[in-house]
Amino acid sequence: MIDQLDCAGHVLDLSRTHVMGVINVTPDSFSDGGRHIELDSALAAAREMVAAGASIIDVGGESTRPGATPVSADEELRRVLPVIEAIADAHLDAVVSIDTSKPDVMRAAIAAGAGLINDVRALRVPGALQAAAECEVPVCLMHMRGEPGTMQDAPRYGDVIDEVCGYLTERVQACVAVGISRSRLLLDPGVGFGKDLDHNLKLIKHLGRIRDIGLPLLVGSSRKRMIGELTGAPMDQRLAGSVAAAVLAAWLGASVVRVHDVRATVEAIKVTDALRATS
Ligand code: 7PJ
Repeated sequence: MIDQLDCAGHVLDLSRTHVMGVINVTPDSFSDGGRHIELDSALAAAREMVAAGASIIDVGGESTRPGATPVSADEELRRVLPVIEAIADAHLDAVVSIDTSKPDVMRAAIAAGAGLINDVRALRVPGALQAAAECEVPVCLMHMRGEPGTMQDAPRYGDVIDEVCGYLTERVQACVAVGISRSRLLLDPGVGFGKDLDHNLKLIKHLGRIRDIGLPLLVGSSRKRMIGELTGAPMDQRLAGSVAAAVLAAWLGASVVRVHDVRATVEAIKVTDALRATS
């Protein structure tokens, strides 16, 4: 099993669980004034997350929530590049991750200081495998069925775990075929991406079977519909449910949990990791 990930010089030690904080740069306002305020608040959010113990900051400019509409590469770059540059200039003690599926965005983000590619389409966009190979940073390959616009239309699987494992194994092979070493890959079951509640629960409960592929895992269930379905809580009140899901994912083998509420999750993960390390 891989014991560390070298993210463009910033090494993540995989003997413990890492918390990835989410920064979405998906503006409602397209005015320059709005952009400046947004840049300041994104940098402030990144500082706060790192101070709270996040070791990865995931910056994304295209919403992949169910029903979201796609954006152009130019617009995505206009959103994320200033934020990545600002975080890199601030020399925060964290890896910047670029949440994108677009080859041009991958290249520009890595050149601007990002050290990890997080792709919900697992490098399936034409040119993405090649771009990721050239970037020489670790890549998270996530399972998604269909596209964000339609993925939640009655998803059906035979055995959801087998299908997710089969898909991820095929994507690992595609990466290896273009020269991306297995030691640069993370796998993610893609909670909520073309899955109903039962699929999501099975994937987390049986994370060990995905772990058997032999690569480190990333799990993101923070504030997702799954948590709302289980607790009845609206989006802004899913902290306890999200922390529980992060703790259990870590317990069951996730090396990275992707979350919105960094401080609470970091504290909970410290307790989890201490118990995991106890014989
Ligand atoms: C995930 C993600 C996830 C990875 C989003 C949301 C939807 N990337 N990007 N895994 N989810 N790797 O945060 O609710 O689960 S966007």
